[in-house]
Amino acid sequence: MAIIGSIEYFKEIGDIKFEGKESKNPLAYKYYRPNEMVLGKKMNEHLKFAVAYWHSFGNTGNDPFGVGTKVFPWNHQSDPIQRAKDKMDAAFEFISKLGLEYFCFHDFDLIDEGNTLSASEHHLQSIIAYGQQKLKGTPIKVLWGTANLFSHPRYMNGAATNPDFKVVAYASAQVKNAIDTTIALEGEHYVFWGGREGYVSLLNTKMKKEIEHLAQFLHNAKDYARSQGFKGHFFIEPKPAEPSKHQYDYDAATVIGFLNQYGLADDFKINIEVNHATLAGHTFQHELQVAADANMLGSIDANRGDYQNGWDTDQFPTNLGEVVEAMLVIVQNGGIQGGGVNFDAKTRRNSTDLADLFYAHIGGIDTFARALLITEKVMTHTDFKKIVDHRYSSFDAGKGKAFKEGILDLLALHQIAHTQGEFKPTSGKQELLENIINDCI
Ligand code: XLS
Ligand code: NI
Ligand code: NI
Repeated sequence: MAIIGSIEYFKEIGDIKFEGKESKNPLAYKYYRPNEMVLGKKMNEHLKFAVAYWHSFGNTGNDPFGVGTKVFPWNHQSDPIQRAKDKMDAAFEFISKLGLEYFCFHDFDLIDEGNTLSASEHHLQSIIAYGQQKLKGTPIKVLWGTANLFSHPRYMNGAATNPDFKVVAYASAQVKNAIDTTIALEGEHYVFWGGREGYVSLLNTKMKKEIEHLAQFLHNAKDYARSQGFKGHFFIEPKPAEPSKHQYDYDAATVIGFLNQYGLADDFKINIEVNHATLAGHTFQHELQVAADANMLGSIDANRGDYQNGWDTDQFPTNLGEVVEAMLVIVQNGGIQGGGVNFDAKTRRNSTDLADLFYAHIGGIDTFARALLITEKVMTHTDFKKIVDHRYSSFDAGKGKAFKEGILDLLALHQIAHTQGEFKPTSGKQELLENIINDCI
């Protein structure tokens, strides 16, 4: 039974159930069955789906050319504290009707920022108290919390990387409060997305200084959270640009280098967002693979971009082919470490019905569930893995193995090259692999 507050916001919609792929009901799951065992784990263990508070309950569809288009009934009260409670009621009802267990938030998605730091703290305290009450006795949990260090005008030159120390101090206070909020709501992890941690022009920017400040800022945040008993991971969410021209957390490889250079690699992992990967000129799969290879694939922000647009369109993930290739990477690398699949996605500006929020999430959830089932088929019913493993089999034994183990030096290899005989081309078999995947769909 759905958790409903004093007002039922999504009255027309009941609990979303699994009905199977023959179902014609648009408000049912065709593939997502949380308890179904797939490759040795339950579906909802592979895929810890989370609803993003900011897009689903906060974003009314404004864009640079116009104001919001969506009327959210939980937004009507003028008192910010009451409005925040209404929003939380709506969020719990929505998450529970979808049968999900997680949500993610920024500090000031939960409740409006106040006019002063103290007023903001008072706001947060009020919604924490309400949230703790709501969480009690429900299966709903917080996947991760974060701080909005990019919307307020004070952050126009960055937060941790701001050239003005006063702003860095303020951002530090805000992160302390966001960490406290995450801990108070028993959040599993904590995210840093550096929206304005970068530059608009290199002419006025001391890049090295700014990056060093960012590292110090993250050390402080981590040390504080650990001192408060926080056991979760910290995730950095790479994005190359937007709103800044260049963001320091450009892509997974850049972030991995940064974390290693500044001694943060033990506590931090990476949160890969699909549309951020494509903005960086990569595929989602590429970013997942880079993070997984560094043992840092921590969480996912699920969405999709638009091939014709050069910005973060944050559409719901429905591109099955893309998600199957992503699931192949995730599954073959032992899954996501600790985090989940957060729908950092918004319905379009002209999707103005409350039901659209349901269609969007059902579509995204079923796309991932279906991709997981297809991945299982690829891994267990085809030669996919065998073909790829075979491609590297010359390193499994003999001289190839000796090379890998560092036993052969350059002179030894020179000798081998003289005597090993003709090299025969080995096909990469890309088309066959592509067909195998399509055959499983
Ligand atoms: C924006 C980011 C943001 C983070 C959380 O592009 O995706 O929503 O996920 O701050
Ligand atoms: Ni994101
Ligand atoms: Ni994004």
